Amino acid sequence: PPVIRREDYLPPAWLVPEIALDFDLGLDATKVTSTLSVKRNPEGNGAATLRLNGDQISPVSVRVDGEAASGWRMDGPDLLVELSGDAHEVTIETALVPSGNSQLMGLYASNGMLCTQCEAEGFRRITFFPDRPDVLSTYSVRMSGDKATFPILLANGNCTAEGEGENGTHWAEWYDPWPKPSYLFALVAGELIANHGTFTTKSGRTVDLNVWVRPGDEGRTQHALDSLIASMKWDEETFGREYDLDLFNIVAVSDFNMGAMENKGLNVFNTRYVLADPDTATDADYDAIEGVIGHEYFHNWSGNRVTCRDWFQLSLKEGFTVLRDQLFSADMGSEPVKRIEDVRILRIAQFPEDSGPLAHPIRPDSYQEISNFYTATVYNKGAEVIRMMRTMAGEERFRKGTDLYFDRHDGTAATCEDFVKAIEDGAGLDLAQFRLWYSQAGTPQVAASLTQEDGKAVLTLHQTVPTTPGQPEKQAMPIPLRVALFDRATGTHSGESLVVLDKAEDRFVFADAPADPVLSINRSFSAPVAIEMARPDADLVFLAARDDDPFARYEAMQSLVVQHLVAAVGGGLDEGQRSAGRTAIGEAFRAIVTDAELDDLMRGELMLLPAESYLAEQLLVSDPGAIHAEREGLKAWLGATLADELKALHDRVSAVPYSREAEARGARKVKTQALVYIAAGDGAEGASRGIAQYRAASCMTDRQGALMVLASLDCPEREEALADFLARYEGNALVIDKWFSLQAGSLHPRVLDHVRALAKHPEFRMSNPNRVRSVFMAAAMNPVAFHDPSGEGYRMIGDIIRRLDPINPQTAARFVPSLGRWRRVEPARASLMRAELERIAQESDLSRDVREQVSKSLG
Ligand code: BAL
Ligand code: ZN
Repeated sequence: PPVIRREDYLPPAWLVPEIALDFDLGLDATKVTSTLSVKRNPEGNGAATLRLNGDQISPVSVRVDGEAASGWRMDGPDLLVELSGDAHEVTIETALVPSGNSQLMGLYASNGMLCTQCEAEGFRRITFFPDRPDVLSTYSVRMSGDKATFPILLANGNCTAEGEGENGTHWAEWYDPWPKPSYLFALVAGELIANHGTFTTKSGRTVDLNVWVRPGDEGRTQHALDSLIASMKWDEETFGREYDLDLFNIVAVSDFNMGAMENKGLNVFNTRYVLADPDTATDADYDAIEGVIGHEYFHNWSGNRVTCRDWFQLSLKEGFTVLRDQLFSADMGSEPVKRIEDVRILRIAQFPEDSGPLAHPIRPDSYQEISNFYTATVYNKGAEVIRMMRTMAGEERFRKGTDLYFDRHDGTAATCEDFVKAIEDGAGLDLAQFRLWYSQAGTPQVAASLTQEDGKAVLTLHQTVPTTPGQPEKQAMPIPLRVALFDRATGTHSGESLVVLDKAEDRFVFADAPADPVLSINRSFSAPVAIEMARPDADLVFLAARDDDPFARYEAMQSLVVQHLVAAVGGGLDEGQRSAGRTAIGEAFRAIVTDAELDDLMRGELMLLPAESYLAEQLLVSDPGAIHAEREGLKAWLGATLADELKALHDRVSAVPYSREAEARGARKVKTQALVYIAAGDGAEGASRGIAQYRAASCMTDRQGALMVLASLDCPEREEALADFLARYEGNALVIDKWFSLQAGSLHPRVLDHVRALAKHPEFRMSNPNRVRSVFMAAAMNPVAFHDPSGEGYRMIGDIIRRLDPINPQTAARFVPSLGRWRRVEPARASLMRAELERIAQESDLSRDVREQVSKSLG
């Protein structure tokens, strides 16, 4: 497949200021008539040929200025039309089969309704168009169809007219006054019911809000609607951004590749980020819904009003919007807990990407298939990069920068460079060297050491940016690190400072530091880097107990455990040292479990052991079996050693009644955490407490937590709970997804057999991405299943990639990175993983999506 390069960008030869679309809707046959007003771009190359992208469509007819045109031809999937003047009207008819569209890109049928997904390049599966984000058009849409099948007809913007047609049909016309790129087009038609609300914007505009779902689901929409209203208010207050239409529609769809999509005025959502009530959604589900509703809403400005010039600029809208949704969620709940969660996700999902064969800068230089670049790097590291600018500027100056960005670029397709320049000018920062964060891949490693010189503390920092594919040489980047030096005696520090390491090595002198201080560094995770520093356990125990930055407390606890487990896995600990290490961890853990001052939401974070994938990151080549055994060994040891404290904690929080308040949510989080350790220390106690928690559960958080613990145990209570859960939630697809994923993600010794059985279960569907992910992504992320020494886990993931690719290549390609980590895994498993990739590579008809990921992973 051809490689698309950022440096080859050329402005479009033709612009399309207006487009009128007419849809004659049917689930099995939809006719589309598209009329494009095209105009030669004065900044283009002057070509007489208009290139209109297509993908698996062919023109039924082509007319230019109302006349049947002869000057057109196909060039592969694209339609080329010869034009003589500078402005024309081009009308094209296409015929679609939505029910046959299993890729879920373009117009497709889901659960009896019709919907669209156009980002990044789905619009070209509906009609021929210059399907690139720098071509902005105003859209007029007319649609007609059978009224019984499609009682509700929605598109972007406002509904301008509607009426009845012949033979039980009806029609609607929609107009979106805001020029937009084709990836933001959307249409939905089907039997839907709305939870309706309103929001009055700061300038007094009343906006109608609707959360549309399938009849029967309307009782689970209030949280989504509340989250939307909260997002609209927050964006006005925090970023000064006001909504700009009279209507905002959200539609929940059960077959969806992504989480959700920010189409102008008509967001389309995966049902899992809309539907919630206490009986069917966990607290984490509630939080995810609030975050994703916010994210898509915030795109109205960061993405829609200011869009991307080309897909290399994806982080312009995604990195910034992730930062905005993170700040929103922090304001809605607990800021430190949210920060810890975000860093945990970054370390689990993005750090491995940055150190593997698919590493790319947040602004990539080339791609074969853009769908493969909706990554944790573009999204989450992208957010961290902008967060660093905010940290260096401070909130107020950062806001001046974002105001300038929105003012300068409103209504245009911008670049990452435009964003950086606006922050530079608006916030008054010099970001010349900082731009390296956009062009260099890899997680910087910062080695830190603290010495005493002439009674002063000296912090020496040394940075290395690892080599990544295509980037053998790296330059030093500016790394903002929040630091504090603690007095051991008083447990206090005299103020936090921000140091910026912008050379390979630098020294920072702290004149007023206490003697022999304890260093707290990268507080609140001010930079997305790995800090390397061998530290006495006592210092980490001190920080875990005393640091006034909650993130730093969490970090100290994590470092204490990482340091111990990495040494143990590497065979570097004798029994005495292992026992001493466990004792230090055990003491810190006991303090966390029993600290009456600590709120339970934070306690739940502090109790989490570092993920196996993050532990593997610390080693050049790792043995996943050894990591799992050591980590589980520690968990069991903690469970047994602190059994009394954990049971007391489990008893205390089990008595807290259900509410959505922070205290009760914290209690639920800790309840399952405590149960996890209790079960690890004593399986029988875990089974009896687990089934008791399951039976007593009044909400999904407790029920799912108990089922998760039971699913990993080999006991009769496991079967009882699994059977009850399936029967209780029959017909609720999202909850049945949980039933699948809890089993596929379990630590049960026969988990591979369970996954095989789940794939044959009558409720398993290859056509539904949520269901496929609930089984196979859960298995791919489960070290016990995936890294089984037999290689069966790798085979299973290889098989699903090959089977899914012809159906849904975008979702299939998402499974490749797990196998792509083979170079960092011990040789026996590495060769099995590699063999699986080679087996996939031998398939003759691989999609561009899977081909790109597999060849880069092998390369
Ligand atoms: N733009 C794709 C979905 C999202 O990031 O919001
Ligand atoms: Zn987004």
